[in-house]
Amino acid sequence: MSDRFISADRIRDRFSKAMSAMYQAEVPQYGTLLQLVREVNQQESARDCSALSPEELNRLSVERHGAIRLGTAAELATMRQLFAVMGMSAVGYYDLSEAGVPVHSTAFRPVSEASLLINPFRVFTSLLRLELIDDPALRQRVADVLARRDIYTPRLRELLVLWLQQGGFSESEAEEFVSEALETFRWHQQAAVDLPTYNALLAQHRLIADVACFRGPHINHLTPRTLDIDRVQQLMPEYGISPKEVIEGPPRRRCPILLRQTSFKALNEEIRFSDREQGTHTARFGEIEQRGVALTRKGRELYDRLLREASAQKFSDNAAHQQHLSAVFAAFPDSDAELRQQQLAFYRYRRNPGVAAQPGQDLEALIASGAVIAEPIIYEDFLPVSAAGIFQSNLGSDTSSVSSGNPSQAAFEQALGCAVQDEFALYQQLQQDSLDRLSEELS
Ligand code: OOG
Ligand code: NI
Repeated sequence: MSDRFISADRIRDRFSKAMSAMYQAEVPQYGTLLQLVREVNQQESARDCSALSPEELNRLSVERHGAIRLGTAAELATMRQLFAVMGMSAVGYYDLSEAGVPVHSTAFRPVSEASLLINPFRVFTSLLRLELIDDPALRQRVADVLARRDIYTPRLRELLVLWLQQGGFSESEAEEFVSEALETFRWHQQAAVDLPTYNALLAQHRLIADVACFRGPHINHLTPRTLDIDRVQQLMPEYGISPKEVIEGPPRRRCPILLRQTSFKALNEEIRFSDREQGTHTARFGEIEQRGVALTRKGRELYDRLLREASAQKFSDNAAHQQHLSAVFAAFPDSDAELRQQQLAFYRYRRNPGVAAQPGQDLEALIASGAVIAEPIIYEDFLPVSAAGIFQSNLGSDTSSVSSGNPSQAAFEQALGCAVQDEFALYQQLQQDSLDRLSEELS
């Protein structure tokens, strides 16, 4: 890439900061949540200074994910181009119809180690599945409303063409891109439909109303990453935020795995409809997450099995839920050595320059002697069961009018215009790259 272009990583970094500033202005409780997470992270990293390197601490201070819901295949295809400018590609396929939510999804995110360290900004992106709406007349109405809107500004479309021609953006083009792209994610108090249409769609499914009644796919939450989610959940009420009842995902562990998440309930916001009627809409909320080590396929199978086993019993009280989860997850090894040796999780291996490596030692011996350090590779993706829990806590769990269809990754990829990347292959590659570097250093 030529020098006159600024890097995709820098554009993503700017965009994620601009998005966060916009959302703080729109949803002040998100600003409060950021403050709380910052305080807890500072306390936690002061308490346990071995936990994170300076690069990781820097990454943590800018780290967040967002979520949007799109209406059509064409919207998704253009979104892919928009995120490509920022070095974000589609990773993973999530079928939410299982949980009665008529969407399927992917996560747009950076994939290389260097890009992730600069800013791991990700956007959980869902596409409405009209075919899962039972009522044919309503299905047609939604299709008509969606066909009339363009969620991108004309200038953004021009810029995307320019980017493809040039292969990058200059400083001033990048600046213009960030501000034009932001428009797509902005909240609109003015709905694109009249109140009766809104009410008809709402009666079918809250999510359908949220996708189809507005001019664009407003960002519906932004999620900072915390080092101690139990503490944030506990402190939220003191900061005037009321959390969702239970924390989704695995229980608290010595070696955190995958992803734990909790959210605060969506706000009730004033809307003006196209027939000048006033009303309200609930869609936007706040969320926090704690991330742990990425699991191998084998580790993930164990996680899914234990989660299924645990879900046979339901608790609305978080303490009871967590206690039950911990008991079930006692079957999941909880030391880095076991996770590594049983190939349940991915690690990054690096040479410790302070300790001499004895010739002929194998990897485990090198780690035991301290000559090699194995660090957990952080999970960068999402969890379908948790995502369904987050959707439902904000949409209500009305599942009656949606057929829980089969997953349809092929249809999603056709809409997207390319295949989604396999998350396991990406983590495997990161681990392998570190092993290759290590053996070079040792030889
Ligand atoms: C997305 C919900 C999923 C997560 O963190 O799992 C999600 C949505 O509500 O649109 O963001
Ligand atoms: Ni989320």
